[in-house]
Amino acid sequence: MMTEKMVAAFNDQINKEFFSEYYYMAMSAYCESIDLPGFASWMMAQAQEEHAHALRFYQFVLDRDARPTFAAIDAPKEEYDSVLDMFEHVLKHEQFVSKSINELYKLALEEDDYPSQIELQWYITEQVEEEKTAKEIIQQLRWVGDKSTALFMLDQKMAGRGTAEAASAAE
Ligand code: OFO
Repeated sequence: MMTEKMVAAFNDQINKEFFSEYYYMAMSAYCESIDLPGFASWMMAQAQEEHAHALRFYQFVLDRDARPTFAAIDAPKEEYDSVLDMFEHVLKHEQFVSKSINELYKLALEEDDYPSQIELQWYITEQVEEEKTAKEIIQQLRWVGDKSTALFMLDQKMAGRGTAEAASAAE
């Protein structure tokens, strides 16, 4: 059994993961609106990954004999100045999520909750990857600058993620 404090903290994290899904879906819609279908499909794959993060927490709470609860999901930001501005928001958001996961891990240490510590290690590793990816894309967008041909090529490269993940999901 988890302590009440732990259950509340996990449920709060489930909400943040669902919010992340919402956030990235809104970014996908923004990318479609500025004719960047590759970035849109990358963002949709990212949203699906957040959905999987939420479900993994959901299942973990159930497995620990506790009950997932559902708070309202905040409305995401919908407009950005550019795709670079959007990715700067991605990085800030992932840093916020990393902090939240780290706090959850700290709580698991304080509560002597060993199973939660083990589960959270997966998320801690995942957050390192999430922040690294966002930083790399920001760097590529800075190199692109206002060169539309380069942005067109980067958009095509970004489309690869959606295609590769759809193919492996179908296997
Ligand atoms: Fe769930 O990793 Fe991003 O937010």
